[in-house]
Amino acid sequence: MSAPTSLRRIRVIDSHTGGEPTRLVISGGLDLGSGPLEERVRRFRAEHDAFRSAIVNEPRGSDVMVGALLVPPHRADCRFGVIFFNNVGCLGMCGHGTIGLVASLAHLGQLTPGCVKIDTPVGAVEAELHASGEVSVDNVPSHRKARGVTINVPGHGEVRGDVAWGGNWFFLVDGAGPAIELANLEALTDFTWRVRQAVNAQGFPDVDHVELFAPSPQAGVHSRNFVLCPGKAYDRSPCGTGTSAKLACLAADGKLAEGAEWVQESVIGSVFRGRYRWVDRAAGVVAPTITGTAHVMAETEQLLDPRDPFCWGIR
Ligand code: PYC
Repeated sequence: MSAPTSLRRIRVIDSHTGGEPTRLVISGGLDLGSGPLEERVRRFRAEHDAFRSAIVNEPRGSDVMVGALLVPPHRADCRFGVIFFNNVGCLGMCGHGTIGLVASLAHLGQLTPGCVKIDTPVGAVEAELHASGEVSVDNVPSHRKARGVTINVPGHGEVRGDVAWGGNWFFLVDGAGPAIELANLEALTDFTWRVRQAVNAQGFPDVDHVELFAPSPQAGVHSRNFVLCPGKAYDRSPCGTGTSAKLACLAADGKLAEGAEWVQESVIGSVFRGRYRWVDRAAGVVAPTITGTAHVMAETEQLLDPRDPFCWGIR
């Protein structure tokens, strides 16, 4: 079959951060116009949902793929802008995705070690590319909204957790549910999905990530987590925004001192290091910094052929 003239070519860089993939769209994407990124993400949601699905969903992607659309920044002090999206919609911020973005831009020769500000729909973040290749992300201000919320999870019973913001909304649960082991992925997914529905029904409709915590068997690691993402995939990385929400809770509980390191492991054993500084102690608002590493895996051109019945993804 010859190439139709309407074939669209989308240039992407694929990376993974602690096992969690990021597909960065660097050209051939969309013109979302100008203005604040919170406006442009609304336009993306309303007018370009098929493009989102084409980039991350099967057959080109998978449920676990996170997309990152590189856009011109709005905030004057930012060099890049980014809109993150997944198999079901858009994310506010994405920690592993920002680490992947920085590694991909470095791979393209657009960044060298040092600091860069990046505009997102939920605020500016600052990333530092270290000479080692590690990336630290100063995430958006994070806070706990509600402490010790008790929910009733069908088939399980009462579960207590905290609702917190780390660039996305999380329900954080310590020490409940199946053991956080790779062998339990199905049970963990099923349990956290029911937790999410119960939390949403109990007056927290914006919570779309659920995070379970347990001790880690690794020396020097403070905790292992399992993070359920909005589209029912689990985060292979320790989740940058989820670790930020955790840091806000630890800070509010006086369990981690300002500047001290928190080492968070994911269910597959990849690790982020986190710390925070107070932004507003009385209000419980912290500025988290998350450090991790991403690896670039592919530079490709995705072809969008309107004759393909699954051109816009399986959704
Ligand atoms: O790292 O913030 C994160 C993230 C959110 C969803 C998947 N990863």
